Amino acid sequence: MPAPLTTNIFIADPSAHSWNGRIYVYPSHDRENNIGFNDRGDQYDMVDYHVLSMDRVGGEVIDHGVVLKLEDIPWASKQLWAPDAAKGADGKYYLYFPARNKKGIFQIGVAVGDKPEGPFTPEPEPIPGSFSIDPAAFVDEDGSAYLYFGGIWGGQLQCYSKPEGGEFNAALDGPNEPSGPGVPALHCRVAKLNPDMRTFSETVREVHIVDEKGDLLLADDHDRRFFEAPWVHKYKDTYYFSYSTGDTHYICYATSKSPYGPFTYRGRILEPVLGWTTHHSIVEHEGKWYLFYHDCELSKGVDHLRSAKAVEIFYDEEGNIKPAQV
Ligand code: FUB
Repeated sequence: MPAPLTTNIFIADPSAHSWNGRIYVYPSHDRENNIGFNDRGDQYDMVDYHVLSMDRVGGEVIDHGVVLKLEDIPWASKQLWAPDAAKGADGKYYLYFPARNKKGIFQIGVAVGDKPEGPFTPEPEPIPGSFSIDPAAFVDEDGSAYLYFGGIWGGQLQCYSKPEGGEFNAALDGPNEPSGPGVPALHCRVAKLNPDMRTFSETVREVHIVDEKGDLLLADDHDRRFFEAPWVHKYKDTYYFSYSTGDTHYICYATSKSPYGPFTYRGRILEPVLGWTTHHSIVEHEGKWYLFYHDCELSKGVDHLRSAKAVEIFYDEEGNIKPAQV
């Protein structure tokens, strides 16, 4: 089994990027607390972010320390959940992160740094039009940047009636996703970013996942439907959308010829790990592909005390990702 990237701090939700010959990892920073487990995820009560880097998987891991603190984010009240980062055409680095605003509603913020290892200075307001959790940035070969985001239950995606958000229904916060025969699953969201990397250039739209017949995955299909933790990468000329199924604890993936989808379900990358959540990223570094993920082995199963790990993954000739061996 791969070793934790850190043993002195608990980290989760590792978003990895290969920049300037190094792998940079943007994780959540878990901490101990007395908040009991609930389905809104209140126990994931994080207050800052660290950045890690390494020259290769298995090499020395450098912890660059605290790069952004909750107290420095004017609009946020609590719960710095899963972040990601992107490199802008201006050479700056953008850290995207979810947090509850002062009304307790999750939105997505952005903080700017001159170096991939930070520090990062937050914008005073969340990204206009952003909502829910788990931002994942994808910069295509033509320089177009997209922000994928969303998560159900504690991530509040089910509280919104429109693809672009609209009214927030607080009564649906928690495990209140739609269900029943023929009811489509809730969808991840995506919007293209402006060149400023801080605002959306278009209306937020849904990321559809369909089965082999082209039908939308259904809400009751808990083994395959999107729950949280979106990630997009490109392999050859295909876009791979991977995500967590949440309460069934799989990392699955689907593929498309467009970054907007629809994405056709392809299979599982990672079986359930120890701990309730599962969250990952996929990165190419020096010609090899890696899955970064987390589990609760080090904390002996404490759901909100997680450790990030990395393992090499492989594609077959048809571009299928072989299940990760962890
Ligand atoms: O780390 C807090 C939350 O747990 C993340 O935002 C989710 O993806 C899950 O991993």
